[in-house]
Amino acid sequence: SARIAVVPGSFDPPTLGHLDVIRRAAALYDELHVLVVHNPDKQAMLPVAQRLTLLEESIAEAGVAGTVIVGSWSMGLLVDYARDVNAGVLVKGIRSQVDVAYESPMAIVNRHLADIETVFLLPDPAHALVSSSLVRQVAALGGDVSPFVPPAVSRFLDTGARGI
Ligand code: COD
Repeated sequence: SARIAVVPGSFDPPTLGHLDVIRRAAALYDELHVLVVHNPDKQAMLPVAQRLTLLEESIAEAGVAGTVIVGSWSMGLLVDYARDVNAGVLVKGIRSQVDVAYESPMAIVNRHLADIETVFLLPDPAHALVSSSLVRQVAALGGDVSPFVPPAVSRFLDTGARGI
């Protein structure tokens, strides 16, 4: 049977770190669901629909191989979505010990809730320090975000900052 995985995140905006994890996960699974999940703890910069568009453009531009489906989820538990699409695995990217500490309790809870495993992938060290919150700060202050985000996101944020 097909190995199906979900890569959840806020993706506000998508970064080169996200894309690195997506590319690695796509190589490991038959079908990947990149899922924009509304995180109530975070103040959003972009509407979910915009994040979906930027993810789709970034994944296409990067030429990520394999079946990658981009979607969003705000109707309850992440594991309910995973069950709906028959996914047996959640994939999370790990930047540092901070991510391990944040993700481990969620992984244990999700295993109790739905018997689903969480797989942690390490990014290329070149992208390991990139975060969406850092990109939001740089963009808000008018800086160049292109070293940290896929070209599609860079184009979108540059255009926005110039008010076009
Ligand atoms: N390198 C590698 N990985 C990275 C990088 C990078 N530079 N940047 C981000 N990542 C990873 C993150 O560690 C995370 O795994 C993923 O990419 C997404 O990151 P963000 O910042 O876009 O998303 P978060 O952390 O705000 O998203 C958190 C979720 C919404 C996915 C999380 O809260 C979640 O799983 N919620 C589930 C809700 C639920 O069902 N709760 C009940 C049971 S726990």
